[in-house]
Amino acid sequence: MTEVQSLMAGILTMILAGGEGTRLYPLTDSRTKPAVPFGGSYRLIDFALNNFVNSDFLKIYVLTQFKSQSLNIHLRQAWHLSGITDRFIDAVPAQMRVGKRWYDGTADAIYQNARFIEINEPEHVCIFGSDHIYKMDVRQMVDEHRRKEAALTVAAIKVPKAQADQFGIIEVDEEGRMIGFEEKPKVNPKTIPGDPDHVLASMGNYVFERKTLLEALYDDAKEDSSTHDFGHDIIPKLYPKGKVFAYDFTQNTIPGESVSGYWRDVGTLDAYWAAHMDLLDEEPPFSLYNPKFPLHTHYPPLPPATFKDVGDKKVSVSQSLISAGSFILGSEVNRSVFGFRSHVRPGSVISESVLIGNCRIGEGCQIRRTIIDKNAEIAPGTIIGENLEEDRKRFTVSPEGIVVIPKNAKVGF
Ligand code: ADQ
Ligand code: ADP
Repeated sequence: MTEVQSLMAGILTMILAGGEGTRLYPLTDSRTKPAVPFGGSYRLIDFALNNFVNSDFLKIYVLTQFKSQSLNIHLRQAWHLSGITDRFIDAVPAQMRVGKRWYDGTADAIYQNARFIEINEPEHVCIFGSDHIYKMDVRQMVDEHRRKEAALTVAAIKVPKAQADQFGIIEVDEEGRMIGFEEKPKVNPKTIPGDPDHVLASMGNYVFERKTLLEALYDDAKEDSSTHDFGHDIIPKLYPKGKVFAYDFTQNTIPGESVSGYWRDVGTLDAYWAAHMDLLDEEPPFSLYNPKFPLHTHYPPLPPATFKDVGDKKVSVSQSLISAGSFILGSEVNRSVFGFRSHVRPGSVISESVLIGNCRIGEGCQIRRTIIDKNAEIAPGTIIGENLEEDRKRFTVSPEGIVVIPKNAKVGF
């Protein structure tokens, strides 16, 4: 066995991909959150999977639940591994193997699939979410977990105190040992010592020693009062036993990159839109272009994006990502991300917007700070994003004023 094979052999990965994503509605009306498209060519789940693939950890179960068809199609198209080795990326639907019920919380999703952990007999199990935009060399986290002989290691990042109610909040001692944990505290979260404006948040990514995990899951399953969730139930019971550590994500290094620590929870429409705008910065904090850490996904067979002047209507595209199969005719596009097959007719102006794909924008439209989901068609002359009072009557508008046009909508016809 090579060094990589022996490291791999001891690690099994379970990606939690069943999130309903209610706060991303209407983008999650027809698809589970990990299947929500991102960055023109990707789906949210691609970022977690790329982290494991680029770390050579290739025994991966993807646990799905809600509205999983779009995710299944994507996994099949983008992440199909050959069956001739012991490497796999397998989608596992909720199968009701332990009773006639869906998954309760995240721990129940793993509990219902504990059989896979027993069969594979890994030394450690990585349990990661699939809703975040970040790059991580997971080997570094696993190495630290092994070095510290931890029962559980939880990836952690500093976030503003105002966001504490969205995350599991961790307290650590000088060695990184967890000495406190509270899931989404509503009041008085424990701030970082010497930094009253920030808290240390769980990223929802865990490395468990196998025996510890199975014991914790079996104990938890017996408790009627449990919500069967890692944050609410498992971690609070485990850390007082003393072998739970936080892994400082800012220490994680990616080959070919000097900046580390970019992690975005895109759980709300505003965060989803803002993470797109990050990609368009002059020096983006998250690069899609690092050949030493390639970001795989599914690319349909499409012609290159085309930009053309039409008569005296000049085309101008700046600070934007435009995916294959798109054409932009005699229009202005600024600070926008277009997914596959986005078509813009002449005389339109589109800024600070995200077109998810296969969208049709008619002549002379003005579209600003808008997310347009797949297959939507916008009639010629439509104005969106300029008068939010009016937009609210027809569409979802986020707290920060981002307008969302749902999948398959026909606007202004
Ligand atoms: P939440 O953000 O609330 O908190 P949660 O809804 O539990 O996350 O989802 C975690 C992951 O599991 C996501 O990838 C989601 O898609 C998936 N998932 C959710 N329910 C599932 C189910 N029933 N079956 C399968 N997969 C499911 C968690 C932690 C916090 C931490 C944040 C970081 O509980 O402590 O701070 O993640 O975002
Ligand atoms: P996405 O918009 O995420 O790209 P796709 O169009 O690729 O999604 O795939 C969505 C798949 O899910 C389609 O095969 C569609 O028929 C299926 N689908 C959507 N809504 C439902 C539903 N309510 N019940 C069953 N299948 C559905």
